Amino acid sequence: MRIDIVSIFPSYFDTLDLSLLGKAKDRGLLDLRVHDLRDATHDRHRTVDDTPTGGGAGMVMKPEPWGEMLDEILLDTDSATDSATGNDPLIIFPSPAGEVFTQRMARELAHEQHLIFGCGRYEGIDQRVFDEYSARGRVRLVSLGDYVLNGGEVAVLAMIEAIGRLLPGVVGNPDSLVEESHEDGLLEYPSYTKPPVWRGREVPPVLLSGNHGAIAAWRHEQSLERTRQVRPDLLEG
Ligand code: 6GU
Repeated sequence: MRIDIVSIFPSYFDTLDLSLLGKAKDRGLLDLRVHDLRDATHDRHRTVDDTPTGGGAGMVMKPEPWGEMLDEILLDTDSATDSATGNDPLIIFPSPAGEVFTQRMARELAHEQHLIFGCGRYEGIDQRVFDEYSARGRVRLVSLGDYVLNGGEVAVLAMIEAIGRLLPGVVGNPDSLVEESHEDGLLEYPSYTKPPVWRGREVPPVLLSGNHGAIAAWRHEQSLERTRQVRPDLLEG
C-alpha cells in the first residue's frame, strides 16, 4: 500500500518508523511518503492560512498550496496500474465533521492501493479543495470521534496504525487480529498470563482447565458482559 500524508507538521509522522509499521516500511509492505504543505507555498513566509471570508474567528487554510501539493502527488501516481485496476487514490481529510472511523472502515481502507491523507489545521481547509478533488476522484472526510483535536495529525496517526496492522504480513501472527475488540462487534475478553496467583489474585480456573470448549464459552460470555456494561450501543441493531 502507498500512503501519502500532507501536513504542516511532517515530524508528527516520525513515529511511524517505530515498531510494527516501521518494519512494514522497511520490508516494502508500506510505501509511506510525508509532504510538508509549506513546500507548496511561494511567499517568503510560506503562508498556508488566511482570514475567513465573511468574517469569524480563527484562520482558514488557503486552497492554493493544497491544490499544488495534491496535484503533484496525483501526477506522481501510477495512473496506469491504479486506474486500470479501479484503484485510483482515495483522498482522506481528517475532520471532526466527517464520518466516524471504525474497525469496519479500517478493514475497508486496508484494501486500497493508495491513500492520501490531508491534515488540516486551524478552522479547516477552504471548502473548494474538497469540492475540486471530489469532482476529480474519491474523497472522504473522516473523524476519530466526537471530540475536537487541534489538527488532523494525531487522527491520521491513529488511522494509519489501525489500517497498517491489517495489511497482509504486517502483524506476525494473523490469528491475533481475529479475537480482538471490535472484530466480532464485541469488546475483547480479559487476558491473563503467568503466574497463576499474583498478590492473592487468581487466574479464573477455567483458563487452566485445558477444556478449550469451556474456555471459548467463558471468553464469549465475558465479551458479552463487558459490552453490555460499557458499550450497550454495540449490541443494538
Ligand atoms: Cl479527524 N480532526 C480533528 N481536528 N479533530 C477531531 C478529529 C479529526 N476526530 C475527532 N476530533
